[in-house]
Amino acid sequence: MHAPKRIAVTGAAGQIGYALLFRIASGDLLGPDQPVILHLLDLPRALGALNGIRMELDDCAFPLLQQVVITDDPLTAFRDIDLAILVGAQPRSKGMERKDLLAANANIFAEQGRALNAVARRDVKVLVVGNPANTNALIAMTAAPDLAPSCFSAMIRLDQNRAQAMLAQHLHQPVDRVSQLVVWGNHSPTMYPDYRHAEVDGRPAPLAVGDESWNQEVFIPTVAQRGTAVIEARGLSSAASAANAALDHMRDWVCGSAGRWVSMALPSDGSYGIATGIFFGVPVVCHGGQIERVAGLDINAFAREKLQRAEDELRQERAAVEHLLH
Ligand code: NAX
Repeated sequence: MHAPKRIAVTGAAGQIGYALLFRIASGDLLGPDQPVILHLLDLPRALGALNGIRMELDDCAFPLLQQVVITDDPLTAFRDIDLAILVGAQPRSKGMERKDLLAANANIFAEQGRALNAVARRDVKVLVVGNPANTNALIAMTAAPDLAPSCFSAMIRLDQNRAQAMLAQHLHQPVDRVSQLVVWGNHSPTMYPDYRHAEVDGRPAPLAVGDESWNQEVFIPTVAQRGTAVIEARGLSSAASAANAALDHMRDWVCGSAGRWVSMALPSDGSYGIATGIFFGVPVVCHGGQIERVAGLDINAFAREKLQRAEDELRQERAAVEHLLH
């Protein structure tokens, strides 16, 4: 057996947390030989609920779960951690404007970035899920100057999984026959699910789909609106699928993606002509705990317009929290 890995989950008393913790503790994230210690962070008012979750985790008698720490203090939550999944965020309340939401979350993620900077392991891997995820990741990274930017990422994997499932269903293929599908940009309706380079059952996806109008009129808008469709149907936002995507993202990062392309939002390095200073969803492969961008993909005029829209939106989000970035 290996030494245990410490995994922090923020917003652990929320609905994504509830769908995530039991899977981490059962080995779905790091495999059947890796013991884990869970560090659960939430607001003081949620500590009672966290205690209940800890009881349920105990009651599962998971062989891999060595300890559960519950706390409302980020310094306790992030001490010596190997992985952090930052889910907790302030939801948009009635009458709240987008800039107010950005500011409220900016404060949360600045505080958490400072705490990560102070007490997390220097090779910590941080995934931001709480919305607006890309900009929250930027804030946390900026508040943690002693950690490498490569420690930080934001989640666009749910969008990739949604796109992959939709393309597979459209072509009547099992979902695992779809590869090299990319989601670019922001986790917001400006995202660009892109199957121009994908293969489905060994065939180029654009050839298998045939009809380009399906891409532009059905596929892209349906993937972009999927979160809203789930809320309308369920009365609650995506939780189990979001938790599943967080596990997929982290598992690939830690254990490798075995050559598969996966989409992650990373600090832009200027590749594909995307401005630096924002977190942008790009295709990557993971190996040995490292993330490597897939380079050299062709960006045609349609793709360029989509990337530009996402970049413009992310730069606007950045401008709204600029005062917190210095
Ligand atoms: P819930 O409202 O069920 O849970 C959020 C939890 O976070 C609550 O327990 C709350 O007390 C806690 N919290 C709030 N502020 C905190 C702070 N400063 N420190 C620690 N905990 C704090 O929301 P849930 O459905 O779990 O969603 C969580 C976040 O994920 C939201 O921001 C949501 O928008 C975002 N999502 C992001 C997705 C993505 O693909 N990036 C998809 C799913 C989801 O919509």
